[in-house]
Amino acid sequence: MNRKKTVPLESTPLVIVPTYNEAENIDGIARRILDTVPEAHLLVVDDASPDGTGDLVEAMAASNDRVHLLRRAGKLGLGSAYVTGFRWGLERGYGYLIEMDADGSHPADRLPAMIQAVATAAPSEHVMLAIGSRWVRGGKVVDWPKRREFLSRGANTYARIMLGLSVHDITAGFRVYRADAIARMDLDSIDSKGYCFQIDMTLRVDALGGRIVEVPITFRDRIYGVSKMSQSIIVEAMLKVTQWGIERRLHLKRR
Ligand SMILES: Nc1nc2c(ncn2[C@@H]2O[C@H](COP(=O)(O)OP(=O)(O)O)[C@@H](O)[C@H]2O)c(=O)[nH]1
Ligand SMILES: [Mg+2]
Repeated sequence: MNRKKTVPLESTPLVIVPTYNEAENIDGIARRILDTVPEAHLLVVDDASPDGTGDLVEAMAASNDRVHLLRRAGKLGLGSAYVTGFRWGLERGYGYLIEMDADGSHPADRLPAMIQAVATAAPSEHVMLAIGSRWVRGGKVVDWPKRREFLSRGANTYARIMLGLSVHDITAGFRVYRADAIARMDLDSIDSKGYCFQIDMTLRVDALGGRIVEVPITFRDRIYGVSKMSQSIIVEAMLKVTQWGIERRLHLKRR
């Protein structure tokens, strides 16, 4: 069946959810997104998940014209999945491009507040990004061991000081961007992976002169499936933060 999809308005949010083996999670998260933000569309970028996540989304997209699927040939990484999704959204004229995990860690019920934070700001404030943040007042993680919380808070504090940005959760992957901000970025030059991708994107917003606001969220660990992140990705991100921080201090680059 080839249903005609609705054309987005310039204020339509596009929630981009990258997936790799999220068959147990994708139906629930898709329903929560579509119910919570009635004007939003959902784009799933699936990297040929062996567990059939792509087929589940294809079935959803066939009967719901707010759901879209991009299938890629193999596991190409989270950062490149988002870049592919951003391009898709820009080509179709969406107003807000949103990053969100499939695993239920990011609460869909905070999406309206995050979208509002960007959409209702006065133009003179230049708010380009709202981060769903664990590490501002009112934000929290409910089910992490103390050691993991310490690691994430520590990495974020280090990044805040090193980069000279007043962002408390720079590694967060729950984000609402103004599409016109992403349109001004050179997406071809992004090759950061994992947490580096989120930090890189934050620096790019800052380089555009954009303000970044943090909206508190309650983050939950995934219940189903396994995390694709590892400790080595955190170490890699901190090395990159050190390099970027030094470059910024020496004014070699704005990012
Ligand atoms: N398309 C795609 N999605 C990915 C890839 N790696 C991770 N993801 C998805 O990105 C989101 C975040 O990954 P996750 O493993 O939960 O990372 P964590 O939350 O940092 O533990 C989830 O929706 C994953 O399914 C990838 O290589 N390609
Ligand atoms: Mg996760």
